[in-house]
Amino acid sequence: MSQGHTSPGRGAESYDVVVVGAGFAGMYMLHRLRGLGFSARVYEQGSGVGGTWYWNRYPGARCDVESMQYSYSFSDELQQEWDWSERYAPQAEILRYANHVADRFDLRRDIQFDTRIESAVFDEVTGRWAVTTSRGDTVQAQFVVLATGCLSNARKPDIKGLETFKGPVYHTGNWPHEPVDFTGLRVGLIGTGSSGIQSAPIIAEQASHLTVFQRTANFSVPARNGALSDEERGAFRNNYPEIRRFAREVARNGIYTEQPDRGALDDDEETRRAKYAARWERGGLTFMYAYNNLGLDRTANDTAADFVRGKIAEIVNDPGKAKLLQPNSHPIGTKRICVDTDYFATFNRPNVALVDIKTHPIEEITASAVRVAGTDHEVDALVLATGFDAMTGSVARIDIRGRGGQTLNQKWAEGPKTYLGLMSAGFPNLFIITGPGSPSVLSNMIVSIEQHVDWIADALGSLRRQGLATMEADRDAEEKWVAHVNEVAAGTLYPQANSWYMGANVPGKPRIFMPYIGGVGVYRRICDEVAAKGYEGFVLQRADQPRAAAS
Ligand code: NA7
Repeated sequence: MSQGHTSPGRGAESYDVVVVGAGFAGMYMLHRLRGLGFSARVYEQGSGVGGTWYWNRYPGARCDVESMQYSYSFSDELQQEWDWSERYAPQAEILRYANHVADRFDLRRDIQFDTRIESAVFDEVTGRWAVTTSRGDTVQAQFVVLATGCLSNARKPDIKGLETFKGPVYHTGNWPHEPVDFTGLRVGLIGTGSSGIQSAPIIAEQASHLTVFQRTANFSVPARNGALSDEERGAFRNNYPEIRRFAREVARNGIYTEQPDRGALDDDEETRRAKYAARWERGGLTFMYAYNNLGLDRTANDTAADFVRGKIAEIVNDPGKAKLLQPNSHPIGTKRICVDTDYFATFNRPNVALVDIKTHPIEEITASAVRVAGTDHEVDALVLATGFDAMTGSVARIDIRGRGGQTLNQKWAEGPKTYLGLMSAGFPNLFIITGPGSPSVLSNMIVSIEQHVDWIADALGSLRRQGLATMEADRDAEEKWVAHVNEVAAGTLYPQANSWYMGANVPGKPRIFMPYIGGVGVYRRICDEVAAKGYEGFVLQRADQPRAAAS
């Protein structure tokens, strides 16, 4: 395989690998590829690194996984030296960390910013991809790695009259880089997922009035965020080998926490309440790890959901608002549970209103108001916290053509099909990091990103050692994997929620459960076994072999 070069005669740059996206996945992919001596070029549509942390600059934006765990593990020096200031670092600090990593590992010289990838077309004769950028350049690459992120395609809702609104309209997933000042303004916030729940308390403090338009009440637990002491950082640092091993191999979701040894119904009511109360006091996503069957058994799940509903009733003074804020339409945890700071208490403020848009959907947005059930809620600015076309949205925006000119969008019209979430049959040498069919968004993303990057890097190294030119998912292996992903999901409560895991937030998107729910440890073992068996389920070919499609 070549070092990076410009091919004479073709007039196009040529690389071993083109990586799309310079978020945490793309940056680490570049680092690994360099280490292996591959030539690589990363294309990033933003003007800087950081991916989701580059775009999601809304007030209150933080990760919902603790920073000591939501951070790279590949470099011990990095994890020993970087000082996280808080338990859950704010967006600006995570972005600083991403920039620090880019500088520390000298990544920028191989990243082209402000450049979208428009298309990637596989040439069955040469076995290479032609990748076209928004600047009109076409570059050649043997491999393409999509590090496009799972939550990076902000979705504007299709609400009548939205374009007629005279004030500013912001989307949490595409927030301006300059500070937005809501002082003295009446703000309307649409959406009560993680972004809405994180931003509402901060906006309420600044704005003269905040109206929250809620379609689905959401479960949220307190973050209990705070400054990290040297002792707390030290406790992680001294135990990182074990903490990281546990997150990779044992924890289902890639987060180090005590694992429950029993189901919720194995304890009596009093013990159960005490356990939920302890998890609630500690705060964070691991609330769902109080018991081992909360995602599986509806009766068990109800005990946790009832506990949280009870907490909402305790916090919110107005019983009518409290009732509206109590989620009843889905089992707890089947939509990603939110982690908040004073979300429910925000509704005790005199300047905060809650409007139910489930019973009466928004009729239309006028020049100055959001109209619901015939009432105009006057607002000066609108914040859309309406989420993303998750997991497949940013891949779908690229015109990807594999064997026979088939587009990935055509192939995925009925829902994404991959083998292990890593490759899709008919698209040789095209890898997806944390794609649908892998644990991905059900996990600590950095754990899953590092696993995929390492697996892909090992696969490319192995191809090179064996003098092989292409790698492609076998169709049978893919079918079986898709069936397995669905089977595992069907054994849980997750498909009961209209969540973005199911594609249910995007009208017309096929409803299938996209992430693999078997757990990151189980999944890692499957991927490692596949590799150990010579990449079982993948078709590997030499350059001079006839380029038959994988069966
Ligand atoms: P989410 O979790 O997808 O939340 C989007 C919210 O916006 C949710 O409450 C939606 O209600 C609501 N929504 C979406 N479209 C509309 C329309 N058309 N009208 C009214 N309300 C709407 O996105 P987030 O950005 O909050 O969080 C995404 C992930 O980022 C999160 O899970 C963490 O992993 C980090 P719905 O529930 O669909 O009824």
